[in-house]
Amino acid sequence: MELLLSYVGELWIFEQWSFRWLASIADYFGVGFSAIVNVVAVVPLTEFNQPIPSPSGGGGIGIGRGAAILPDIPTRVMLKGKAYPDSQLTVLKDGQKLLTAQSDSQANFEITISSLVSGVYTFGVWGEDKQKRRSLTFSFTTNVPYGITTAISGIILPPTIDLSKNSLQRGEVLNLLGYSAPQSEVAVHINSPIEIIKKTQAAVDGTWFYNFNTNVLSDGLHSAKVKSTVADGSDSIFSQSMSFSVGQAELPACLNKADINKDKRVNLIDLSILLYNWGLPKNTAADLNCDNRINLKDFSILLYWWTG
Ligand SMILES: [Ca+2]
Ligand SMILES: [Ca+2]
Repeated sequence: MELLLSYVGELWIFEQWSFRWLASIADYFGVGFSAIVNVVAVVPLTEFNQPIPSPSGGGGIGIGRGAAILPDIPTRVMLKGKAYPDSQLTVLKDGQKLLTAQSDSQANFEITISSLVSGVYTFGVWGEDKQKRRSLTFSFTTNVPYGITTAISGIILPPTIDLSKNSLQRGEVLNLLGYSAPQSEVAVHINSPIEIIKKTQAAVDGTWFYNFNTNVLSDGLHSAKVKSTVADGSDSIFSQSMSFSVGQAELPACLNKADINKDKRVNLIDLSILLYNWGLPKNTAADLNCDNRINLKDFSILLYWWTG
């Protein structure tokens, strides 16, 4: 137990059990130490170090006779998970870029978003590996209650993926590579009449690769995507799909792109172009999957590449 006593306008601090009581002395000069003590706030110890605003909002601690000062209990969201070693992460709030953060050498990240008011938010996280390859955006919607830290843990960003070539002759080896969490299992899915799944393991520095012999594929367009499984058995969602052609098939120029106005960002401007072209496209650049229509498929590709 601790008891601190000072003059009018300052504080009594009385610690007992798991709470501290902030109290003021009323009318010190008039009634002396026997004065009524006005309890102005009850603050859990864990929140005690947060600044308590005065009623005027000017900061510091304000004590008044009979006044009740509510503590400024933070409303926060904590995002916790795995990306790639020493990678840069971008956090979006309702589609807008909110902040950037860094994962550690083991690919772990823990990001606290403060200064929130209670409400429902859609958060997104995307990562960029050391070779500047970006992941698709992992998004989720959550209710954030007042005065509580809402922890979202177990976020596993999908691996980044790159292909050595986009056009191959049948029998050529396609090198697939990227970054994942260190020593995670990476499942490579190649689309074909029967999906082909191959597994490999990321190295301790997070790099992964797989050499795929294309002689099992027919001539035509194909695609590859990956997902990872980390040590505790948690899976990521799939990475974006990367297209490639085998044989004489020509790879359409429009695939794997969502930056319609070519400003190196995928955001509301691209979305508005896409919506303007909804249905039969007036601007074919908005047809992100080359099927001559602008519909929900194009919309979902745009969301995959969203940068805010
Ligand atoms: Ca753009
Ligand atoms: Ca389309």
